[in-house]
Amino acid sequence: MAILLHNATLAPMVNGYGLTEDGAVAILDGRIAWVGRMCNLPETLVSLPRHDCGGRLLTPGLIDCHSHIVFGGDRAVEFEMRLNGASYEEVARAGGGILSTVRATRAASEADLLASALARADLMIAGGATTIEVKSGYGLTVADELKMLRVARQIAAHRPLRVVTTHLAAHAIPPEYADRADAYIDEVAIPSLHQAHAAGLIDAVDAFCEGIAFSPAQVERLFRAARALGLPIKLHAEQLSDLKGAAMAAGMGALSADHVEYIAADGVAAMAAAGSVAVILPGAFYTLRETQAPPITAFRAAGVPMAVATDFNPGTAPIASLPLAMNMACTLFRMTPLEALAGTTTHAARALGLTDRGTLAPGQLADLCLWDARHPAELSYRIGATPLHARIFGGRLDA
Ligand code: DI6
Ligand code: FE
Repeated sequence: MAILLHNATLAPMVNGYGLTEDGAVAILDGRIAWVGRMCNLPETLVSLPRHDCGGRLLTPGLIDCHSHIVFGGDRAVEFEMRLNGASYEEVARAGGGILSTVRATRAASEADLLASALARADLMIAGGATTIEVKSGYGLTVADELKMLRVARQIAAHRPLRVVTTHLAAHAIPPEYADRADAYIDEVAIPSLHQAHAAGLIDAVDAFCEGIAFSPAQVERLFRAARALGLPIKLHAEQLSDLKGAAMAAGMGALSADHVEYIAADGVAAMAAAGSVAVILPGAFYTLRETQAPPITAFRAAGVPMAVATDFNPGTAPIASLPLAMNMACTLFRMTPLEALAGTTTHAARALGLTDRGTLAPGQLADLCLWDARHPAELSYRIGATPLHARIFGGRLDA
């Protein structure tokens, strides 16, 4: 399989956008073989079959480095209840909240979970995603966490999408472990981690470090088990309060700390020292009508790479579109369009520990997006309209 994409405006995402007019990308065997201006095309590539991009913008395929798209049920009715004045307690008593998703996920068959996850994956693909990360965390028993991870692993067999799976058993404390979070870590989170790893079901380990979930000490115990297995770690940290989870995770070499609205200067410094990525999740901020923005200026000043992701989940982020998340990151947090696009390409790859994607460069996987746009700022500028013209996945054009 060989193709030459030509007559494109390239944003290779190397040295800023790296904008290149009259650009071309040569693809051989699913990898990028050459990137540059058409006038510099090497003689050996002149005879490749060609696709005329019509002057459109060509970028790396987008990477959604934080999502929870495997789950049962939905929470739209609870959204309406809250807008009709129901309190959080009333919603919970009526069977709503995260535990309603846990119940529905436990009750669902693998086939049903896969069908609904694929519908969500299709929405992510429509936004330009070529790689997505998918977390467990709504099963909260050993068997149900493994079930979720098996479903997540199956997505890539059904769609032109690469999927990275993350173990998130330490997402919430199920009712049967109420007030026994330590026992949950020992009896469910760590055993499910060992079993999922033995079954080849996970690429990384995550946890929710928060007053309503797990303490830094509990997460650290889980992370030690993950590191002993050689698995990378990442953390939902400082979303609602500053428990110093990001610094703890960074100290253990975390790939990323995610949300981080409430992170303080010490956490930013620890992330900078460790090279951890700050994963910015404006969809959850928006849905929760949060008012404390993550410290973008401090991350920028400290050189902490920032990624942008959807956090697609039924409770706090019913959003599938990376371009919309990029728009929100710019408008709500004052990130620049360049930072937003780096956040869904190069820095998102880094947040997943991947070096074979995220830029247009020789040797990278041939996952690209072709946009009905002339300048990359358009991707962040538009609200809710996705100018995706075509995706190239593994060198194959799936327009
Ligand atoms: N932070 C969140 O915002 C979601 N999970 C997390 O760790 C909430 C998930 C849900 O309500 O279903
Ligand atoms: Fe999340």
